[in-house]
Amino acid sequence: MTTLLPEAGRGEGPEAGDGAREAAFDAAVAADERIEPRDWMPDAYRATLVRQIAQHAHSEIIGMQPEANWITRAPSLRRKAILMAKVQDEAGHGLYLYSAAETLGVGRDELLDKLHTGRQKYSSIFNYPTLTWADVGAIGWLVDGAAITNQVPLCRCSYGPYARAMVRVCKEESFHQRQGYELLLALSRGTPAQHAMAQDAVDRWWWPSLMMFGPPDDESKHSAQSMAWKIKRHSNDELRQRFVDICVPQAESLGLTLPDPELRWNEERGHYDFGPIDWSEFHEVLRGNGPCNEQRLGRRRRAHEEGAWVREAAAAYARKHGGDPGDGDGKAAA
Ligand code: FAQ
Repeated sequence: MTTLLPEAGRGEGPEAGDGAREAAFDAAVAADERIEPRDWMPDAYRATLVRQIAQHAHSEIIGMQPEANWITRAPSLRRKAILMAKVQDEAGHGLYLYSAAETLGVGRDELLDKLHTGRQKYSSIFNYPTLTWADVGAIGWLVDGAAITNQVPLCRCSYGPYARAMVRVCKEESFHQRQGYELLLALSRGTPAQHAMAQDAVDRWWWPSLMMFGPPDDESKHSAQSMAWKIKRHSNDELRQRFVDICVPQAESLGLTLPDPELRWNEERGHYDFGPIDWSEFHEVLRGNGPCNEQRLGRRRRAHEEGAWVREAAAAYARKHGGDPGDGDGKAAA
């Protein structure tokens, strides 16, 4: 909501100096108002949002790959239809997020180029392989579960377009999480081999899911500033703890165990204690040395190259019909 327009100092009107505009920006953030694209904002706020939203968008589209791996091998027509819908949803999330980033003055071409050349990141979690059908369930339950835990507070992010995109994304993610839970439940209650397959998937996805929340608070270089700007509402460790607390009883209902012998309820803290996370693995994955980094980025680059004719055709169609061809930057093709 933009309650303060340029004349009040938040827009780019020539009448307000940087000091006044910064004060108006700070006041709006303090009052929990939304910052909108045409409002004045500090350069560092804009850069932080571009970094986070771009990384988020890239995660959504790279995140289509691990599950898409199973579309042709889904065990029934019902499971195939659900999985196709889910993977399409992730593409849609990418599009909302690229659109949100574009409101900050960056082009989609530029963002994709940065992804393809390794100058922008995507979530560590999508560099792990999907070895069995149960991995589709584990991704839904754990990866989408972690994504929701992280993203529900982002619905209250100070930047309007990002916050609004998150509302719809979270609704869809919550469906994804439930389909993963239901899939794992069916396997867990199935034959001993199916139960073992579900347990193996949870064993492999548990720790990488905890890493999705980012480095521990004392190593999170962006958290303090992002929280002051109300981009982030909670620290990485707070959200990780919330996720663990949610998952433990759900694992019990599933009849599966979480692969952490140190997991136990701490009466004093009112939370589950959990064992140490192997942060060296996280850093290796971020450096490009995870099990699937090369494959994920390679496929992504190839899909982009092979899709060039679609973008060109869409731009030509838009020009012919008097629309905005998007300068061939993919906007019209979206
Ligand atoms: N992976 O200072 P912080 C999904 C980087 S969507 C890779 O703590 P910040 C849906 C970070 O960028 C999943 N890099 O950073 C789905 C920074 O690097 P830089 C994506 C990571 O931003 C489900 C450095 O480490 N969700 O799953 C990761 O304050 C199923 C220092 O970290 C979002 O992007 C990581 N896990 O906090 C799709 C949510 N963690 O740029 C398909 C929005 C940290 O300085 C299938 N993002 N880094 O070189 C956020 O909430 C935040 O950006 C955090 C990181 C919490 C991820």
